[in-house]
Amino acid sequence: MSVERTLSIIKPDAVSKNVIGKIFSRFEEAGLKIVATKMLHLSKEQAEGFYAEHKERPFFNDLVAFMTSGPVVVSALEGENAIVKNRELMGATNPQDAAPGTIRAEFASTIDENAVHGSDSETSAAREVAYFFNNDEVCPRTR
Ligand code: RTP
Ligand code: MG
Repeated sequence: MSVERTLSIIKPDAVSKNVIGKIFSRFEEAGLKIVATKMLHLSKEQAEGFYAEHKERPFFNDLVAFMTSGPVVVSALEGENAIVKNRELMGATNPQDAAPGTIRAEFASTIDENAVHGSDSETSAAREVAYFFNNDEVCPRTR
């Protein structure tokens, strides 16, 4: 086990449902620390760049339209095994398949509007945290 950082996005559907605090509580209760956070309304360019790996996928345009449809909350989470831990808290991509008690089971309704994003590997976590935060915007806990 090692201390990792991962990027979380609370997507526009969850912001619209007013459950930012409930989702933050899931992270905190699981021992993940929020070491950077901000709300922003992604531009088309920002969303396309963030999801560039999915550029050729049939759902890409819908994904970009959804992610720019309202504000999101981007956060860097830090903790032991943060990347996998966050993915476990999120549940499966399709909320229909998400285990009971996970964020997507509780707050998401469809595969297209599925409440949260989480980095899926160390490589993507490093890229994604840097995509949204400068070094001086990340505040590791010293106490
Ligand atoms: P995310 O990147 O948002 O954390 O989600 P994920 O890893 O669980 O899923 P990924 O395969 O990376 O897909 C990114 C987002 O695209 C939408 N999607 N739609 N209609 C579809 O078949 C489909 N597949 C994926 C979802 O919103 C997914 O979160
Ligand atoms: Mg993904």
